[in-house]
Amino acid sequence: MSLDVYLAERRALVDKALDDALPETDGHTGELRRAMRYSIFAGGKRVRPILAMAAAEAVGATGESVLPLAVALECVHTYSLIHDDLPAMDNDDMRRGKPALHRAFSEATAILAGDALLTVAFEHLTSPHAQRIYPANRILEALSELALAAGSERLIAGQFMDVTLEGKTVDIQTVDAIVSGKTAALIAASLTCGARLAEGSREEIAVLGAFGADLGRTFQIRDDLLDLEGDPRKLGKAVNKDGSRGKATYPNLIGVEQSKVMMKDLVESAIQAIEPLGDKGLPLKAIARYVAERVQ
Ligand code: GRG
Repeated sequence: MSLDVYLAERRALVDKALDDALPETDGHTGELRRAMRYSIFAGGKRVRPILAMAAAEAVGATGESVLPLAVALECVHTYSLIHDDLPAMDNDDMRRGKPALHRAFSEATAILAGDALLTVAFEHLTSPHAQRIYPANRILEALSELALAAGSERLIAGQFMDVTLEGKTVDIQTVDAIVSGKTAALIAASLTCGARLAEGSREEIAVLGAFGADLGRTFQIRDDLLDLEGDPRKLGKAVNKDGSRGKATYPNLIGVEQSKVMMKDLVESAIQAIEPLGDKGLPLKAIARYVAERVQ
């Protein structure tokens, strides 16, 4: 099966699960729900949900079996993008080719829609349906891992450093810390939580975590390079923003060519990490190559 077909099939399942999880509502909260759906259905690639599904497949389950987690991951990710775009943070007007949520609705609505999506993620992962289909200890482990990845030591720590170190001179260890928090933590948790809910072994979860850490950094380097060399129409957002803001990124610190070398090494390291999974890891290897070459 081609990677395009593999991704499209899973994306369709994730979109349907998101639609079921966040139905339109009337009354008081209709506008809030419309705002949540506006960002959720704005055309994201669904990378994290697909990684969770591929991890489940890599440990012998179906991708569909982890759809509640896939929904939770996309909700956490989308909340982080909504808040990142706010005037108090990156102050971006466009996201996924459309006006950012605070532009299309209001700032207050964007803050609350982001908060609501973060909370929905945990509601969904602990719902009666999830409790029926997963062993309780696996839900608890996945919850704990997702909360840590999204929390003040990882995703929020990375974002805090990214925002507060803007315009400052930083070293490579600091860029590593920013990237491992704001990007790699949720990507690695997508894989390990997927494997946990699919009842993967301790060893399988460990190799998927190592793969995720490398893939997360690959993802961020590609994102930084796209900011420098990408097509704004394909990206659906403005480019050349990191340099003008003095963001702590790999290309700003070590240059474009060195960043490309680093990305290539990370992809090889990621692929190497999941050798023990054999053929079941093949889709993940294809995804790793795709992440390093993506144009959006
Ligand atoms: C506000 C707590 C908080 C965190 C924000 C997501 C984020 C952290 C910042 C956005 C800026 C950025 C470059 C983050 C790194 C992660 C990243 C590359 C996000 C974009 O993810 P994609 O490409 O987006 O998967 P789509 O739109 O396809 O879902």
